[in-house]
Amino acid sequence: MKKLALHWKIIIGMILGIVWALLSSTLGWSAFTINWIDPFGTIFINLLKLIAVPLVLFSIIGGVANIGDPSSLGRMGGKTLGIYLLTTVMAISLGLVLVNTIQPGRLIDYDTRLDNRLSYEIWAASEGHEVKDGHSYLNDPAYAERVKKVSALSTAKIDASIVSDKLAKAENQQNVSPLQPLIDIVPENFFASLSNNGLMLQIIFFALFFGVCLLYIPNEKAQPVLKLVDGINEVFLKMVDLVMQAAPFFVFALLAGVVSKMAGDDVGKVVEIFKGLSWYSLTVLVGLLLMIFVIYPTILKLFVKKISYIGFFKAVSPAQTLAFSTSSSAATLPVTMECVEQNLGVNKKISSFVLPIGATVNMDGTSLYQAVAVIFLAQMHMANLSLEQQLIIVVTTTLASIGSAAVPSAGLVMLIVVLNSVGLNPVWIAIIFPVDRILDMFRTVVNVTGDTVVCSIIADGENMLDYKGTKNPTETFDLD
Ligand code: DAS
Repeated sequence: MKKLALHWKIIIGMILGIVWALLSSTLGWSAFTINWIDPFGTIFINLLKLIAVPLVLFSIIGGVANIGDPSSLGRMGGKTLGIYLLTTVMAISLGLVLVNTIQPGRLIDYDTRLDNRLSYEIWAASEGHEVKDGHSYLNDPAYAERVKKVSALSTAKIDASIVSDKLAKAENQQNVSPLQPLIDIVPENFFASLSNNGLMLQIIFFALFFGVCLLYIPNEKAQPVLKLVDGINEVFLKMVDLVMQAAPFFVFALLAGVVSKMAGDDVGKVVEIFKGLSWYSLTVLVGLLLMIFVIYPTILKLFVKKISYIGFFKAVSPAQTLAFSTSSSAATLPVTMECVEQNLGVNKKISSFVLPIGATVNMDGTSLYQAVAVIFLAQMHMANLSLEQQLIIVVTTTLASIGSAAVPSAGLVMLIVVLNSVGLNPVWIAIIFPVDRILDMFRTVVNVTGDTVVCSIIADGENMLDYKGTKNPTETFDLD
C-alpha cells in the first residue's frame, strides 16, 4: 500500500483520540484517559520543545553566518517584521469586522450572574448616561430596558480561582515600564534563557548577536565554529524526524487528553459548553478559517506565483496538523522549518531566521481571537466600545499577540492585558475559558500558517526559494 503521508497519519491519530475520549467519557473511563494516556501527549510536546530551543539557537547562528553580509540581514529583518505586522493588523481588522456584524442579541443567550454594577458603570459611561450618586443600577429604568434588549448574560459562574494565576501573570504584565518588552529581549544570563522556554526572544537575540560577530572574526577561526554549528543543526533535525515517526500515537494521546479533560464523564458537557458559547466560537472559527483558506493563499498568490494553492497546503500540512494537536507554535517550530525547507524549497538561511521570530512574535490567529473576544465580552456586558476604543484594541492586541508566548493558552493570558486596556473586567475571561483550548488549536494553526507564508514571500524576494512543486510529503520526515 502506498505509504500514507504523515499528515494523514496525524489526522487519523487525532480523530481516534477524539473518538476514544468521547467513548471513555461515556463509559466513565475519563480518569483513566487523563492519568494513563494524556501524559504521552505532554511527553510529545516536551520532546518537540526540547528540540525547538537548541534548533532555534544553532539554525539562527548558522543562518546568519551563512548570509554573509549584515546589511542584507538588516534588510531581511526589516522586511520580515514589516510583513508580520501587516498580517497581524489584517487579522485583527477581520476579527473586528466579523464580531461587529453579529448583533449582540444573537451573541448571548444566558442569564446574568456577572458583576452587574461594573457592567452598569461601563454601559453608563459608554452611553453618556449619568449615574447619580448612590443610584442603584437595579432601579435605573434605562439600564433595566437595556438589559431586557440584550438577552441575559453568561451562565459561566465567575469563579476567579479559574483565572487567578492568569490574572496574576497579567497583573505583572501591567506593572512594568513601557519599554520592558525591549529590556526582556536582552538576556543577562544566556543559560537562564536556555532553561526557560518562554524566553525564545532572548535566545533569538543571542543567536543573532553571536552569528553577526561570527562574520567579523578571521575566516580561519570562524570556519570550524560554522562547521560545528551546521553539524549540530543536522543532529537536531534528525531528532525531529525520529520523534515524528511516533507523531500519530502522540497526537492520539494529546487529543484524547484534551477532550477528556473538557468532558469528564459527561459528553453532554461538551455540547453544553459549545451551545453556550456558540456564536462566539463560531465568530472566531469563521475568522480563523478565512485566514487559513482565503487570506493567506491570496497573499501568497500575490507575491509568489509559482506555489500552487494545493501545493502550499500539501507542503505545510504536517506542520498545520501538529500545530492543531499541540496548540504550541514553539513545539511545532522544528516541523515548520522542515516543511518549508524540504517541501517549499525555502533556503535554510531564510527559514532559520524568519520562522523562529515568527513563532514568537507573529501570532495572527491569536490577535484575531483576542479582538473578537474583547468585543464579545464588551457586548455581553452591554458596553458599546467606541471606534476610538476599538482602535486602542487594534494596538493593544497587536502588542499582546507579540507578547504571547508560543505555548498553549498563551493568547488567553494576554487577552487580560487587552481587556484592561479598554477598562473591561479581566475576570471575564472565565466566560470564554471553557472553549479556549479548542479554539487555541485553530489559532495556533493560523499562527504557524502565517509564518510559513511570510517565510516563502521573504525567500522569494531574496531569490532563495527553490520551489519544484511539493514532492510527496511522506519523504519529509524520513529517517534515511
Ligand atoms: N497557543 C499559542 C501558540 O502556540 C497561541 C495562543 O495561545 O493564542 O501559537
